[in-house]
Amino acid sequence: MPRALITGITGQDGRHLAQLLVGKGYDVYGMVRGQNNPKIHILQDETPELEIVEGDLQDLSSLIGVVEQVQPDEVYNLGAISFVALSFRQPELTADITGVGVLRMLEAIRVVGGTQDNRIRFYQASSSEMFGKVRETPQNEMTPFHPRSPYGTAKVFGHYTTLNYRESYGLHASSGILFNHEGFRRGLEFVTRKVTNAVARIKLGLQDTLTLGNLEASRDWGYAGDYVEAMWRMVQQDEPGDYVVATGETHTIRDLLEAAFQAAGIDDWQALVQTDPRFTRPAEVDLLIGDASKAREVLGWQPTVDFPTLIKMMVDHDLEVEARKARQVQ
Ligand code: F7E
Repeated sequence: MPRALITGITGQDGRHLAQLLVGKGYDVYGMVRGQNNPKIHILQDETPELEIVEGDLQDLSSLIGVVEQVQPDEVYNLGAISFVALSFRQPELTADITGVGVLRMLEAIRVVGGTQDNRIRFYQASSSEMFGKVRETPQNEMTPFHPRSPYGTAKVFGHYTTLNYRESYGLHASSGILFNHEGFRRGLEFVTRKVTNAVARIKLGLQDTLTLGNLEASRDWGYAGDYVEAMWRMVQQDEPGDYVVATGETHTIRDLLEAAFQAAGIDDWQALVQTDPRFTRPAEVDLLIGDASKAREVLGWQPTVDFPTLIKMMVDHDLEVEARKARQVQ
């Protein structure tokens, strides 16, 4: 059985990828920092086959230990400080985990797997945030980067470090430039889930209004379950490479609000939404829209869930979860 090691296993993508790989017959190891991570029981309920190993992207020795222990065929580096707003408040921590963490994991692979004929394949979770103040629209693998946050700059470092290890040591190291991808496992701090959860609570009479930041930003939103399939396909190629993964459609936060309220059967929503500068960022990424032609042609990948279906899926899930929680309180 092939063995896969996933960092960032407790995050949305880690959870989707673990299920995908278990379904494909892999032995899957998920790395967490500290055994007391409160999300471990969710992982064990969801994917009982998953093995938990302890390691820290801030500590090279621990990563060498994990790679030696697991002896993986494939390493998926999804671990990061991934909330852009937080990266402005903790830029140094973000640079260390999201940026230098990539270098540490690649070093661990180089040291354990050796420089001659290293068989460990590596996937780096790069991000459309690297495009930032976009130089062209839509964005593809050749579009220059102009990151607009400490998160974006850290991802650029991780992206180029991946390329550098590929070119210097011949590692099979690929980088997926993933545009926003969402779903019912998305954290409540991200805008899609914040909106779908609040809309569900408003519908159920548990909350009156919703407060957001910039409503004009546009994002290319896809479904996370589709995007982890693209990660796996990249790693299966004979040659490593960089791939944009996106739907090719963009929507504003206003469109998201419209879709979410519509999914809950609320037509007149304008008065239910407020804005507060607390939720705006020192620098914004105004418009993202990806050109995933290369992923389509080389990987045979394409998204299967469109924007209205994605948002409806999330609203339905949140209606169910919030109604259940409300019943338990009574
Ligand atoms: O913000 C605007 C906000 O936090 C989306 C991460 O997975 O995707 C994600 O990064 C947009 C921004 O995601 C609120 O200003 C308005 O323009 O959901 P988000 P993100 O920053 O695009 C990329 C690809 C990643 O790699 C990241 O790791 O929504 N917005 N009002 C708001 N955003 C939040 N979170 N909360 C608001 O109240």
